[in-house]
Amino acid sequence: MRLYTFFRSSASYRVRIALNLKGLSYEQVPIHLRRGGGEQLTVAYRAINPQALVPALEDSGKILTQSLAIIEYLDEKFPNPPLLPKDPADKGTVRSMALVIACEVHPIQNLRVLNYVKAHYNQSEAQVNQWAQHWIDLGLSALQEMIVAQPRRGNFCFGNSPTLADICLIPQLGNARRYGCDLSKYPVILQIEKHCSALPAFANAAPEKQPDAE
Ligand SMILES: N[C@@H](CCC(=O)N[C@@H](CS)C(=O)NCC(=O)O)C(=O)O
Repeated sequence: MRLYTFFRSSASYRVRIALNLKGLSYEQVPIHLRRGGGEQLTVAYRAINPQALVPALEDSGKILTQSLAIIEYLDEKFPNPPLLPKDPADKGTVRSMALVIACEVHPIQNLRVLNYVKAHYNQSEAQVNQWAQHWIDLGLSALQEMIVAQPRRGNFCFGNSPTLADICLIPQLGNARRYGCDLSKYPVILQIEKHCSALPAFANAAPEKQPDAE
């Protein structure tokens, strides 16, 4: 398998965690999101992902995009350990948590969105960071409430093993720190982060451990 990735991309980070949890080996193809105006925008990369976003996963000649679609593909093809609970209601709960991050938080503080806000609405770096903080805070506080409210409280977002929810949460915390969010408001989330970081699958997927890290 070949993963088109950028060390600091949180969507790529999600897929790296999933591949590691499944114990799969893969080749990394770094796509630098800033160098030369962004390698994701080249004709060559657009042929891989017409959305010009990382990650993309190539497996047996087929290309998949969208981190959550990739992760669910891996989960179906390599069912152990499972990344989603079997019970439909539990599965729905885990997906809801994951989507808080993947649908509501991450897309509106992504590089191209922030660049657009800066360039077209004449906003400063500080204003753009404030925008990112606002949406991250809204998402993390809702997610923390969801975690506390569910009956299967354990060491992770749901129960006592990592799921798709943790896979989305941990990379988002890196972004939150980058934009200067005050994470002390989220003690439950910080505790989950500790449990995740203790697992090699999460630790080895961290941006600073990647071959293209700067
Ligand atoms: N929903 C997509 C999001 C992918 C995405 O936004 N990737 C970012 C990096 S985390 C990217 O490639 N950004 C490039 C840009 O904004 O130009 C997924 O989950 O794969």
